Amino acid sequence: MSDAEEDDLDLRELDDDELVEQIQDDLYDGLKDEVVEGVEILLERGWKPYDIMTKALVGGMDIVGKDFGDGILFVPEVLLSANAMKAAMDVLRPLLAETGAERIGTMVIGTVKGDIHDIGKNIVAMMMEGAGFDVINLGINVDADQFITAVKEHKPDILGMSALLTTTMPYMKTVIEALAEEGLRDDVVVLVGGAPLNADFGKAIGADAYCKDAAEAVQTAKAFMQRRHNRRASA
Ligand code: B1M
Repeated sequence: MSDAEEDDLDLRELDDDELVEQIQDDLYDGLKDEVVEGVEILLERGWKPYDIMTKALVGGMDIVGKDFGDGILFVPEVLLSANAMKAAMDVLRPLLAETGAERIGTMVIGTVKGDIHDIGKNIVAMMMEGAGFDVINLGINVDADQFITAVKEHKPDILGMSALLTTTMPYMKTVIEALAEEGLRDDVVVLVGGAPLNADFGKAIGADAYCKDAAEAVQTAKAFMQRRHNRRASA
């Protein structure tokens, strides 16, 4: 599509499939206002926030990620896409987080030291809030001391760690070892996630579980809470 045609494009005239595709194109191009407008239109049309997040936004970031990996996109362009993604997530956050679900536990979550990727981690945090967890989000580049301090202060049921780089994922093991040294390992369920991880890695570093996406993180956390509840009930 030419620039002139793009300028004239009325997002409301597109059907749902075309709009999702257009949101992904706009995300690719880092057009924050257009992405936000597209998301708002899908909401008006009755789309569920989770479906908008996964189908339009995460689907769009997958395309960005592929072209980043293939050397077609570079850091400055990807940063624009990430900013557009974050603006759209700000629209969805209250809808995903405030579901009125009964409070069932507490989670501390962060992206590990050396790593500044936070989009996926923030989606997990939002979904966990929506599922009834109080979430303390420590942000990015979180070192073992910060995780330990937060565990001591907030006494969470779940500790979540995110890593998107093969060079930062081993740091999760450092945090788990630090928890053990402080005598805190058995107090928290450790869940790990991020694109380069898998279940074998999670097991090898001593995490309780690897979660491939935010939905799985919610399911896994709830299952651990249920087990804990059952153990207490039968004790
Ligand atoms: Co970066 N980057 N990046 N990047 N970046 C990747 C990760 C990369 C795979 C791109 C590529 O080459 N194809 C590659 C890593 C290669 C590798 O390690 N094997 C890479 C690289 C190399 C880099 C830099 C080194 C580039 C450079 O500077 N030369 C640099 C590193 C900076 C650093 O961290 N120190 C860098 C920088 C950046 C930006 C700043 C430009 C930006 C980040 C902006 C931000 O996050 N605020 C960025 C982005 C956006 C990406 C890609 C394109 C997209 C990541 C993303 O947001 N995905 C990414 C490509 C890719 O992943 N395919 C890439 C969408 C998100 C919804 O998915 O994060 O996987 P994801 O989260 C999912 C699941 O993984 C899971 O649930 C989420 C939602 O369903 N999950 C969890 C995640 N965390 C969880 C925690 C849990 C549970 C589940 O806890 C319980």
